[in-house]
Amino acid sequence: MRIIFRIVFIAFFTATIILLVRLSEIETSFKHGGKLSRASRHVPDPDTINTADNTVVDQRRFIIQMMMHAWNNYKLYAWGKNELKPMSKRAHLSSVFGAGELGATIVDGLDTLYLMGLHDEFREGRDWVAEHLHINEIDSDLSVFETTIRFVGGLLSCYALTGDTMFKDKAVEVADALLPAFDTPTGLPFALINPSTKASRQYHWAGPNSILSELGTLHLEFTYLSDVTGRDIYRQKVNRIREVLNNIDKPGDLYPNFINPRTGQWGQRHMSLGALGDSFYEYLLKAWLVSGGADEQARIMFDTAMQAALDKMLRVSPSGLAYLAELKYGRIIEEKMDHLSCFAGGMFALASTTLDNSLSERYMDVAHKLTNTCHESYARSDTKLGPEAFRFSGAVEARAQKSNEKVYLLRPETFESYFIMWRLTKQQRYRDWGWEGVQALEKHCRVEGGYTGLVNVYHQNPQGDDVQQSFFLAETLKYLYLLFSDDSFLPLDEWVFNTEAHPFPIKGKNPLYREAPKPVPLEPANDENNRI
Ligand code: DMJ
Repeated sequence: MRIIFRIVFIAFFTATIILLVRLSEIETSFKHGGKLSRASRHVPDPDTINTADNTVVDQRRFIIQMMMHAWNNYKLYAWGKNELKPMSKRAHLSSVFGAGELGATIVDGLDTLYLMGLHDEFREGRDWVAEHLHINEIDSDLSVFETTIRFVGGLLSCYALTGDTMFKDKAVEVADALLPAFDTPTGLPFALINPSTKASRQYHWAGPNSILSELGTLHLEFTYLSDVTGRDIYRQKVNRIREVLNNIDKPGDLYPNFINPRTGQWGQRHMSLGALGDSFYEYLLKAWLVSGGADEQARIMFDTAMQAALDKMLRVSPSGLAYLAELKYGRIIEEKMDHLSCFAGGMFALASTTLDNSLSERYMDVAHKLTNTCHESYARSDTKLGPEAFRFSGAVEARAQKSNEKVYLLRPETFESYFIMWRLTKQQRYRDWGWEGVQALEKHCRVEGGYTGLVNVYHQNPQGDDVQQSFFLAETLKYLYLLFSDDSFLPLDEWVFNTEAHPFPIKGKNPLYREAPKPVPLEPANDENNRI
């Protein structure tokens, strides 16, 4: 009798536990607006982050509050426009996306809201996208690159996280509007496209050329879009770019920043891991990572180029700071590093830990050193925020010299490297440096109407530039938030961040990849006419 009672009790207890787990899965799934599926436990849920360390919990909460401040002010003063002018409290009409109503801040910021558990705000943004994002109505030139990384990337990330097919459909609409730019003799796209007239052109300052970092930073978005839609067209476009870049002669194994899409010839032989080159190299590594290792060509191209970059661009200042200089015809022309290149610390660390090869140790050493230099560029300014570019000449180290180099545009790259370095090395200094950054943003960039960039980081009371960049919500705040999250929240072996910090699931490892079923090939009809 006692045994029967025990069995009944255990069965009842187990059933109750199963029911409770199921209910919490339903609740989680409902909160995220997605359908309950086997994949639901892979959806990152900030409410379930388990951290014993209260300080870190408070730091995360603080960053969520920063996101609310940026979002609420955008909503109040610039809703539906691309960006906010936080000091004049109106829309910023001369952003890279112009004056059209594309809601760049909404699309770029949505996945950050989702990851922070800001569900009401996420829902408002989602509904705006569903009702108002109509790219084909835009009658002005859009950058193929910026539209891909912020819009296609942001929408695909939201699709992966939620399974809401509206996001996938909108990503298709946006990518289709960009396709006419690829109609060139080589298949390398022009830089700009007018979605309404379908006319493409280049930037005036680039002559007949397209830019390496732009045409080389479409691969993740277009490949993933093909996989979730089953439409091969997008993959074909970026595979063609890859083929051209793989086959072309590369001076000293590096890639110049300008290439003519009509002739397939390099333009001026300027090479850099900063502006104009940066994310092309980042995407070689990440194309390999997000494919779950299948895209071996990308990793080979990455390692070959990085071996050359480390040999030719990496320099060490008299006081021992490592930096990446810029080259022309294989020679150093500028002893200067862009803030944009500060992503490289994180990139080298990822490269080091994901493949054990002859470069792995060097990659990690360089990752630490470059991230340290970028931190120095912050630490040596009066605001503790880093300049747009910093130089090494004579007694000057890691400081801007020209006035256009002294600005801080709310950029994320240094915080991005802190986040990756923290996850991969667990050295406390990366979190400490991130927190210094949060305090500096609060002190100098926060204004009543949002967050502004700065005109001169070497002033104690710097003037604002009156722009709240959309990547501040997409990247800067997301990377800071992730820096204070647990490793299990968007784990780096399941997710890869596009260059705008939109997380993409890794194929074959993350069930949120949501690949479309392969179309079933039609059976050939069995009649005389079909004989070949
Ligand atoms: C972002 O749009 C992306 O990170 C891009 O790769 C470089 N520029 C900005 C942020 O600085």
